[in-house]
Amino acid sequence: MRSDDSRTAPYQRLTRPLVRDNGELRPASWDEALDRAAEGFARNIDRHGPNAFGMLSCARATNEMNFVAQKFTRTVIGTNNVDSCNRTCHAPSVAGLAAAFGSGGGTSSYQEIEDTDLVILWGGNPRFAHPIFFQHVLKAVHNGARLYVVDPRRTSSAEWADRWLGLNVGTDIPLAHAIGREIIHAGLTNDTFIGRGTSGFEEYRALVEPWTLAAAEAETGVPAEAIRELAHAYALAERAQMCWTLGITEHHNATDNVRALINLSLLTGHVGRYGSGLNPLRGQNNVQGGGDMGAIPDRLAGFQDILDPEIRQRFETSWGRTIQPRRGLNLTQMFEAADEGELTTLYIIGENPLQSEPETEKTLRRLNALDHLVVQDIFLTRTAEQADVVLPASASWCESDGTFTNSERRVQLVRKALDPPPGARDDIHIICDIATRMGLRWDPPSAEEVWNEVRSLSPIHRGMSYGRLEELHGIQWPCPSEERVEPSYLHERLWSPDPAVRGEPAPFGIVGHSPPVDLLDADYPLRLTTGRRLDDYNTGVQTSGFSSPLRRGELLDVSPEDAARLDLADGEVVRVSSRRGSVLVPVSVEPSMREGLVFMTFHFPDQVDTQLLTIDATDPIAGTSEYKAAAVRIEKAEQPSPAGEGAVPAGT
Ligand SMILES: Nc1nc2c(c(=O)[nH]1)N[C@H]1C(S)=C(S)[C@@H](COP(=O)(O)OP(=O)(O)OC[C@H]3O[C@@H](n4cnc5c(=O)[nH]c(N)nc54)[C@H](O)[C@@H]3O)O[C@H]1N2
Ligand SMILES: Nc1nc2c(c(=O)[nH]1)N[C@H]1C(S)=C(S)[C@@H](COP(=O)(O)OP(=O)(O)OC[C@H]3O[C@@H](n4cnc5c(=O)[nH]c(N)nc54)[C@H](O)[C@@H]3O)O[C@H]1N2
Ligand SMILES: [Mo]
Repeated sequence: MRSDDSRTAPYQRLTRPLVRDNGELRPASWDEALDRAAEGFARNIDRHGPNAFGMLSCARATNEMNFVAQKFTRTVIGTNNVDSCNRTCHAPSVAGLAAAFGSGGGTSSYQEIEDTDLVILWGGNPRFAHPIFFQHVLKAVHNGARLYVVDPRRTSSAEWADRWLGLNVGTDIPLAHAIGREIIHAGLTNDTFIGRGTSGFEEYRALVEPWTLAAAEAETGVPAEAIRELAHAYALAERAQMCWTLGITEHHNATDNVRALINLSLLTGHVGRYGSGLNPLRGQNNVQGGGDMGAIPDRLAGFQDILDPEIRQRFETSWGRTIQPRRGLNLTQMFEAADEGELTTLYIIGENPLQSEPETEKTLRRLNALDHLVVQDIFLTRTAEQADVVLPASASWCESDGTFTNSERRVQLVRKALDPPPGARDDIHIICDIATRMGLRWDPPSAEEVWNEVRSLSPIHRGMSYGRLEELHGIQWPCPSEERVEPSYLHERLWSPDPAVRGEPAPFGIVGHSPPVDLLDADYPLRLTTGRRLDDYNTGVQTSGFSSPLRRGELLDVSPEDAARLDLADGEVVRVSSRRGSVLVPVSVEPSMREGLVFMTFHFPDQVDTQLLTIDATDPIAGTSEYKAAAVRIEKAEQPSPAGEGAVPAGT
C-alpha cells in the first residue's frame, strides 16, 4: 500500500509488469509476469473448473479489444463469466429495452434529438456527464423544443429546462405511473400504436389507476400541476425524446424503473418514428460497444442470445471450441461467488472495483478471497495493488487503432495518435500472449482483422468495413450489408399495419413502486445520492493527473435549509455516517439541493471513500447497485478537512 502522502498524488502510468512474492508486488519481466498470469488461471481451472474464472473487460477500450477479451473467456477458459462496468450503470436499460423490444440499444440518433419537439432528461445530468450529447439538446432547445428535467437536484442541466421536476429519490415509478394515468384520463393516448405495437394495455391501465396526481405528489414531492403539465406536453408533442441515465438505473428496482419510462412511450407512440425515442445515455466511452461485442455473460457479439443453439453453433464453428450453453455470472454475481469460494480467479482489464463497488470492505474481502487476481491497467490502481500479477497496458483510447460505439449505436473508427509509454503493451497483445501460454496459439491480430471476424459473426455489424466506417464517419447499427442504409431509429416495425411485419408487440411493463432499500429513520434521516461532477471521472484514476481550477476534492452538497437547521457553514467538515460506515468531508451549501437530500461524488476515494456509505442492494434482473440511495446522518466534526479547501460552491 502507498503512504498517505502519495494518496493525494496523481497516479503514474504503469510501465513494468509486477508480480507478488511474499505478499509484496515487485517488478518482473514480461515473460515472468505472463507465465504467472497463465499458470494461475490454468491452476484454478484444473482445481475448480472453468466457472471459477471471471473476466471484467474494459468499457473504455475498443470494440476489438472487448471482442478478444470475451473470446478468450469463452474459448481459452471455457466459461461465459465475462462482464464490465455496464453492470454498474446501464445493464437495467439494456434489460428493460430488451424485455420491451427484443434488443437493448437506445432507439434514436443524435440528429433526431436536434429535430425533436420535446426532450425529457430523466435522472441524468448531461451538462456534466454527457457534454457532447448536451450540445445536441441545446440545439433542440434553440430550435424551439421544450425541455423537462426530472431529478432530485436542480442540476446545471436543469438551468436550460422549461420545467424542473424535483422528485424524492427512488420515486420515479409513482411519477411515471401518474403521468401515464393522466395521459389515459385526458384521452391523449395513441390508440393506433397501442393497438398495433403493444400488448397488456388493460393491465397497465389498472396498474396506474391508483396513482392520481395527488397521490403522486404526496409520494414524489413533485407538485401535481407539474406532473399534469409534463403528461400533456409529452403526449401532445409531435415528436418527443425520453432520455435517462443513472438516476433511473442505479436502484435496487432499476429495470422496473426503465420499464415504467418505456410504458410512457408505448402509450403515446413516441418510439419507432423519426424524432421520437427512448435513449439511455451510456456511461463509459465504449460501454455500448463492449456489450455489443459480447463482453456480457448472456449475449454473443451482436446482442445474440447465448442460449440459442443455432447462434452458439455459428460461433463454435468459427472458433473451433464449444461454448457453454448457459449464461455466465455478471459482475455482481462474480463478487458474490468469490465470497462463496466458487469463483477463485479474476482477470480484470481496466476496471477499479475496489473503489467503484459499494461497501468497500466487502469488495476488499472478496478480492482477497481470490486465489489468483490479474489486473491489466494503464495505472497502478488500488485494485491493482491487491493483484497477484499486474500487467501494464498501452491501449488507452488514444494509443490504439480500432472502433468505438456510442450511445446512438454509431460505430466510429479511431486511429492511434500517441505512442504508449515504453514498457507497456497493447491490451489485445497481452490477452493473446496469455492465450498462447495456455495452449491456444493466438498470434496477435491487427484491429482490422479482429473487426472482420466480428463482422463475420454479428449480422448487425456485417456491412461496416473499416473502409466504409472511414468514408461515412461512422455507421449506426444495424448495418447488415454494404448496400442497405437502415433508418437511424429502431422499432419502426411496430407501426406496420401488417402483423407479419410488426412481429412481437412491445409489452407494457407491469411494475410496482418499491422505495429505496436503505430506509430513512430518526438515526439516518437524510437521503444521500451519489453522482458526478464535470471535471472528474469515476474513481479519479484517469483524472487525478490533470489540474483544474474547478476541482476541489470531495464535498458534501447540502441544502440551505438543512445547513441552517444543523448550523453548518460552507467548508465546515462533517462526519457522514450510514448503516455501513462513515467518512469526514467538507460541506458545500447548495441552493440546488432540496431539503433532506445530500450529494457526494465518488471521484476522490483516496481522500474520502464514498463507498463506505453506499449499499450493495442490487437489482435482481440487472445486478446494478443502488448507488443513488443511501440513508445517512451528518454531525459536526472537529477533525481537519480530509480534502483540503472546499469553500467554493461545487456546482451541480
Ligand atoms: N464528468 C464526468 N462525466 C462522466 C462520468 C464522470 O465520472 N465524470 N462518468 C461516465 C459514466 S461511467 C456514466 S454511467 C455517466 C453517468 O451520467 P449521469 O447519470 O448523468 O450521472 P450521475 O451524476 O451519476 O447521475 C445523474 C443524476 O441522477 C440524479 N438522481 C439521483 N437519484 C435519482 C432518482 O431517484 N431519480 C431520478 N430521476 N434522478 C436521480 C442525480 O441527482 C444526478 O443528477 O456519466 C459518464 N460521464
Ligand atoms: N457511489 C457511486 N459509485 C459508482 C457510481 C455512482 O454513481 N456512485 N457509478 C458506477 C458507474 S456508472 C461506473 S461505470 C463505475 C466505474 O467504475 P470503474 O470502471 O471501476 O472505474 P474507473 O475509474 O472508470 O476505472 C477505469 C479503469 O480503466 C483503466 N483504463 C482506461 N483505459 C484503459 C485501457 O484502454 N486499457 C486498460 N487495460 N485499462 C484502461 C483506468 O486506468 C482505470 O483504472 O463506477 C460505479 N460506481
Ligand atoms: Mo457508468
